Amino acid sequence: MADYFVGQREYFPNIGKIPYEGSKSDNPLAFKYYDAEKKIGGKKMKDHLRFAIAYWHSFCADGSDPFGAPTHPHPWIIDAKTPMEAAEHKLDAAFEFFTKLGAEYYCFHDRDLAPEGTSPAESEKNLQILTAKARERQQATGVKLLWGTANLFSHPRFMNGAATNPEFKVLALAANQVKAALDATIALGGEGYTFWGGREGYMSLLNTDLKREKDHLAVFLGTARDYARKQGFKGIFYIEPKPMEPTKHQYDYDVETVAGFLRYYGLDKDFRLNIEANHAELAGHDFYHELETAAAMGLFGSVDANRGEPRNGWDTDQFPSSYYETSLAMYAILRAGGFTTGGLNFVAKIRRNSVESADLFEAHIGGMDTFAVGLEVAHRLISGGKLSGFIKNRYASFDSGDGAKFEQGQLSLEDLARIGSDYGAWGITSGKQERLENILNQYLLEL
Ligand code: XLS
Ligand code: CA
Repeated sequence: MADYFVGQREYFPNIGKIPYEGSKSDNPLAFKYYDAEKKIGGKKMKDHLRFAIAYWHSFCADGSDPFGAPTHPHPWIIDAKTPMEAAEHKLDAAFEFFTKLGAEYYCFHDRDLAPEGTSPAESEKNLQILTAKARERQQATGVKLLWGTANLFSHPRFMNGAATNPEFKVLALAANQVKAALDATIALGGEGYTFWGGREGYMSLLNTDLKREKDHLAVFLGTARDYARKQGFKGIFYIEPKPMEPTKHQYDYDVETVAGFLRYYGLDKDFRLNIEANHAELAGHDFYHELETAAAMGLFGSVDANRGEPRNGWDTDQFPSSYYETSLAMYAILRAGGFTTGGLNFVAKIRRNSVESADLFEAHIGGMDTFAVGLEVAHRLISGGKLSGFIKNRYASFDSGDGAKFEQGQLSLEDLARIGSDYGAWGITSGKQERLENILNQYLLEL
């Protein structure tokens, strides 16, 4: 990856390229475990993990929250004379950050990249201008676009949703934005396109035709898919489950709900799931569960890497820091075949009081190290074969004889009843959960 900041104005002047220094290093601006070129199971760490930076959290969010004003004075917007100039400075800062950190991918919403204009046409023009500039910087550095998306939730026009809005005109405005965001994604060689539900859900069922709204959402998604395919887009469309916030109930509640929706409307060929750790937690699941559920249905796609605060009921979007969580996540991801078009996108923001520019680097370094450890542990768990061997044996009674016939649908209920007609031997076997948890801990410590 080529450096971007050389010859440009430098936005992070006291920070150089982040090196890998190993676990004994006490340099806060060095990787301790993420060694991009190191091979794990024949594949480089960077190709397993495919790290992406979320443009909005890192370069647009300013530390403000519902209780207070911004705390992160972004140097890239301070002396800009127009919103378009600020957007270009932000692009430079972003590419400087990607290349110094060594992250090969990024993700954006249309409005992160370019400001909204005074008409849909002007907004599209702004996006096209910034898309061309982003393309130049991608070519100069080798950084790639993991996925693009459209922000269909910030503007007041979307207060009742976008594709599920009760007013058709708002739906059409959303479509106008999606079309432009798809064009930008395609122009930048994006490997995917994401639909996060935004405000697609309801605040009250008393004013909502739930069936009609879900039907509209399905038609909208199918129409966007058809347009993108017509333009030659070969990538994957992602739906990102989230159960609540900003609405009381989001239609894309969790993996199981989205899978049912995609299959019911026949969208499961083109759409996969983009799974976020914090959203899993809000849905009352853990990250591992959501990944495993998506993999089981052949719908695993990409990951929004972050963590929640289990004692809070909202989306805190913190950087991953639990080896336990990332080990189990990588275990599920590797067994699902690893990433193809997806990757680990850091949908995480530094805290309001993290006010030094180094904090953004340290946050990502920590997240990348945490996933690198997860990758190492997961690889060892798989190659050690202890967990999978145990699971395989646990279901051995379905591998042959009547069990195998049952799996193939060859036994009637009468057949099954006959086999189950005596209280004879049925094998009391331990689930061995405690032993398996101990094995996992052993692998975690061995690193
Ligand atoms: C918000 C979502 C958002 C999506 C992209 O909760 O995570 O950041 O990833 O629209
Ligand atoms: Ca997300």
